[in-house]
Amino acid sequence: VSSAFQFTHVIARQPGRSVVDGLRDGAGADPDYALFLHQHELYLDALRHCGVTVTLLEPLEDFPDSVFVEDAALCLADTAILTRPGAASRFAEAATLKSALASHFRSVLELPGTGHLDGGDVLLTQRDVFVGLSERTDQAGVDALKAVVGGCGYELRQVRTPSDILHFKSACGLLDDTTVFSTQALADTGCFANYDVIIAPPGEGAAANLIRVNDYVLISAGFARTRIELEARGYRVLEIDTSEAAKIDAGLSCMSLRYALSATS
Ligand code: CIR
Repeated sequence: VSSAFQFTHVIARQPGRSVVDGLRDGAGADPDYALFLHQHELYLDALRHCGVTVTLLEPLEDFPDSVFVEDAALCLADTAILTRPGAASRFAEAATLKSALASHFRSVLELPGTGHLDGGDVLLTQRDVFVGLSERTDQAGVDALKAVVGGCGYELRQVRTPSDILHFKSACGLLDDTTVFSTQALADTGCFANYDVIIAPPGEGAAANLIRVNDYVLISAGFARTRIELEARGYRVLEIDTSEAAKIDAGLSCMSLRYALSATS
């Protein structure tokens, strides 16, 4: 399995106006649509700056959370897996990604069985597939994924997502093939044994949902200590304002499906 942060391509979906109705835990303010769209454009510009080709899909007004494409599919080498998202309103999003994935992946599989799994609960490293059980991802979903990824050369490591966050990756992100960035609470569970772990500075746990894309680490704006910490370790940091996505419990990773196509694909 090649490096887990080298990507050539990204699939994203433009937010529809319905994004203001996106799911959230609690009764927080609606995102501002125009600002969300603007921040999404800047996010895609940053990804292009990292060297990837972006496929931008049309907005889907019937699915307020469909901008968060990461939850509805997983990209592994030459195989893409359509997941079965755990929120009822998001369930049918997976099928909407099928044709875009089919044009780039040798095979597009559907998660077998009837369990549920959100891509936001899956952290892919060079050798492991970490999967967090959460309110969205259940044991049947994890077991189904285990069967699929085993054949692709990965080991599946089941972990528990801390109960105060939506997804496993709300609390962690990959920095390089041996290093993860994590909240203290998640690292304390011991799930990252065998990895170097950089802990999010106190009060900056929300910065943990970062993404490494080729030579850069993308972090949400407003986390100055995280930026200093990462730059001190030699990472090149790009900051993206995600204030509107944050209002509906989302961050950086969920707005793209990132993958690498080899020259022969
Ligand atoms: C949801 O609740 O499903 C969306 N409002 C946010 C999804 C964020 N996805 C992610 O962190 N992977």
